[in-house]
Amino acid sequence: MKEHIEKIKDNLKKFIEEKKVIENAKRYWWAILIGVLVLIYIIGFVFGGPSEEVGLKDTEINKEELETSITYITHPGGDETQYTVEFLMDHVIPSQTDAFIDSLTFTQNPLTDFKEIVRMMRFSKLSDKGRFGVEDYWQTPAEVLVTKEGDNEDWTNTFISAAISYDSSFKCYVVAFETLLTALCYTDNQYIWMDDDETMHSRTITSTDTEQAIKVKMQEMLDMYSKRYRVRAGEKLNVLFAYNNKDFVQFSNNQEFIEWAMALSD
Ligand SMILES: [Ca+2]
Repeated sequence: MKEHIEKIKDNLKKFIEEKKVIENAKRYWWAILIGVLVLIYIIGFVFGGPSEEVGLKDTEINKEELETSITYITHPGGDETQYTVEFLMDHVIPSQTDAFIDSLTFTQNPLTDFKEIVRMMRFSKLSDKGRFGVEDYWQTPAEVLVTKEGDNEDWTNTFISAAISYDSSFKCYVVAFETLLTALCYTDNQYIWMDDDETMHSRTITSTDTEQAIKVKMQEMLDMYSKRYRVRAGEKLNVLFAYNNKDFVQFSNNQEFIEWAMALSD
């Protein structure tokens, strides 16, 4: 009888030990599984690159959009011309203005520094007919910095290229009204909007500004362009599209443009 009880005890011991081994093994496999998952995550992080890259790709214009074209008149009395979006974007080339920007002395105040860029561009207005003998010729920024002459699109593309070269964190766009290209930059709570005719509007956005207050500021700047360039009294200019070397946006009305411009501050 005693022998029998000892046998049962032994079996019970064996059973408990086996169970422990199984549990330990289970714990071990969980540890391996977690280890493998951590390893996959680390490999993905190291070789997959920073996550911002995905965001950047999302904002990049897709090929389909690049193939679209836009009808535009670059100057009053000019002919309607078809431009591909790619052609427009290809005329903003910040790298061509790097040496020019490096040669200037800046104060780090964007308004003052933009005036310095304009001053040092030493740009004189000359129609494409006068300069190149053709109705419409879009110079590259490199050409403009050599010729120091041209018309509205030449100045605007070159200025925006230079502004991006000055500080690539600035959100700078060529903004197209009917027959007039202008330069708009947003940086550090400030909108600076200018054109080749020495207009320069700027508005600072404060932390207490409501959405409505920012809308009013954008509308004020829009109205100033309408007042300056309107053909008939009371006529409002419309913003048609905006672009830089990385982005192209088209607007169906000025409200759409204002909402887009407001979002630049996000
Ligand atoms: Ca031109």
